Amino acid sequence: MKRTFSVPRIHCDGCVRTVTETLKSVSGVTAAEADALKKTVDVVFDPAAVTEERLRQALVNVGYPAAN
Ligand SMILES: [Cu+2]
Repeated sequence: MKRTFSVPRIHCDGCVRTVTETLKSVSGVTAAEADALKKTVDVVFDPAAVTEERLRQALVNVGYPAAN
């Protein structure tokens, strides 16, 4: 399953790295790609292994709450 989150606090490559690494470290996530210009992150995950809420929480934990 693929989901795109809008993450307004992404503003540079450092943010992109943090957000991407954070999501990739969550069990059940197979891919994560953030975009500093669009301020979004595309996440590919197995819905049987991880919930969307868990992904949101992981983002909140590192200071990048999703806006959608
Ligand atoms: Cu930044």
